[in-house]
This record gives sequence, structure tokens and C-alpha cells, in this order.
Amino acid sequence: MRSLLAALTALTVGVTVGSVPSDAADAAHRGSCTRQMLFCEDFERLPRGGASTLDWGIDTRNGTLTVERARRGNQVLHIHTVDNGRAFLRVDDFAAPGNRFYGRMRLRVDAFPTGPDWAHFTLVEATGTGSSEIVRPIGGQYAPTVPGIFWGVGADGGPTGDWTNWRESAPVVEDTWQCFEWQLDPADNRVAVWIDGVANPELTASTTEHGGNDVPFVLPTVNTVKIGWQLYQGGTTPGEFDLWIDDIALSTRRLGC
Ligand SMILES: [Ca+2]
Repeated sequence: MRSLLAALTALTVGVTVGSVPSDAADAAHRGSCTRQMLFCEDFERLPRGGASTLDWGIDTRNGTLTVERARRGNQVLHIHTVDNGRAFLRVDDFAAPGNRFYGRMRLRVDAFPTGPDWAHFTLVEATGTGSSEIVRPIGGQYAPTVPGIFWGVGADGGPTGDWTNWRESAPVVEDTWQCFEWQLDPADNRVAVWIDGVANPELTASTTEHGGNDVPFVLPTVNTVKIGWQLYQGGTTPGEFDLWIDDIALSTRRLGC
């Protein structure tokens, strides 16, 4: 593995950033933003308390973003919302070469919604120009018919309508740190998702394969990426939500966990 990584790094030297493999312990100790990426935030350099930085924006309604100390001095972002509130870190003026990019974050959610029926949550949202689709690579839904709470790629605001293609192969896991990666690729208007480094072929969307109306799904030229939490229906169970996010990165290459 080391030699492969060395070879990959050699290939990319002088061209663009290399892959940044690191285990969670190392990342926690020195932060994960050690190389240049399209966007990176490991929260290590921010003062603890209510989030305030020139590097990204804050989009909240009945929600807060707080930088906290986690184990061994690592700093993380605590997202807290009430009912169907929202709290997002917002990356503005984003631009990826060819509109093709990968995202990565580590995530722990205290509890997912079990009410109302079909409660829908979004954690990552990408928007831009050229298409009105609000792309949601990381989100999910409570499905009372199974019952269960499942991850699913989704979108809203565009010709394909409001959809979340939740999959029973992707149940949520509460109160556990997991690594989420996603890719947006305009070649086939494709969205892909990895959880803890493993691709789930059901967590995807493309021009013709998606969960919405029977029209082409077209990615916007992304200029804004929001990362955080939002619910849409009121009267939620539980009544408040807490999650912690760390090691956010947007990159031209897949970063791994
Ligand atoms: Ca951190």
C-alpha cells in the first residue's frame, strides 16, 4: 500500500494535490488540512465556541454551529438543531475544474428522526448555475413502511422534482463516527457515495437513473456546497438533533478516510 501511495504521489507532484491517506488518530492529532484542496476545514485553528470564520459562511434557522474539543484535543463542529431547523457550514464561491469533484467528511449523529413518518434529513447540498437541481448526495429518510432510517441520494428544486432515493442497503448508524465520501461528475451527471471507504452502488444517481420524475437529471455547475443538517417536516421525534462533523474536504481527487 505504501509503495502504491508513493507512486500515486509521484504521479501527481507538480500537477495537483496528491491523495491524503491518514488514519483517524493521525488526522485527529495534527488536523487533516495539510495539503492544498479546493476546500478544507478540520476546525483545529478555530476558536472554540460559536463558529465564526472568514473561510466559510453560516446558514441557520433554529440551529447552531459550535466548535468543540473532542477526544485528545481534536476539534470538531457540533451541529445542534431544534425540530425542523437547519444549521449548515456554507462554502461559497466554490469552483471545481470541469465541475468534477469529491467530498469527504467524518460524521457522528446522536440520533436520527423516527417521526413524523417519512421525516427527511439532508447533510450535504450542492447548488450552482445551469441547472436548478438542489443536489443532495448525503441525506436520508425515515421509512415507516420498513420500518427503518436509510441513507439516500436526493434532489429538489429542479425538473426531477423532490426525491430521496433511500435504500435499505444503507441503514443509518447512530452515535458512531463514520466517514462519508461523495463524488459529483458531470460526465453522466453522476452522484456516487462511499461510507467508510466502501462504495454503495445503490447510493447513486445519473442522467437517467435517479429517484425523481422521468426527465434527465442534470447537475448544476456547483458554486455553493452546504454541509450540516436540515429537517423539513415539523413535530419531529426526537425534538432536537445533535451531530458532530470533522475533516471536511472538497478535492479534485478522492481523498479516502
Ligand atoms: Ca478536527
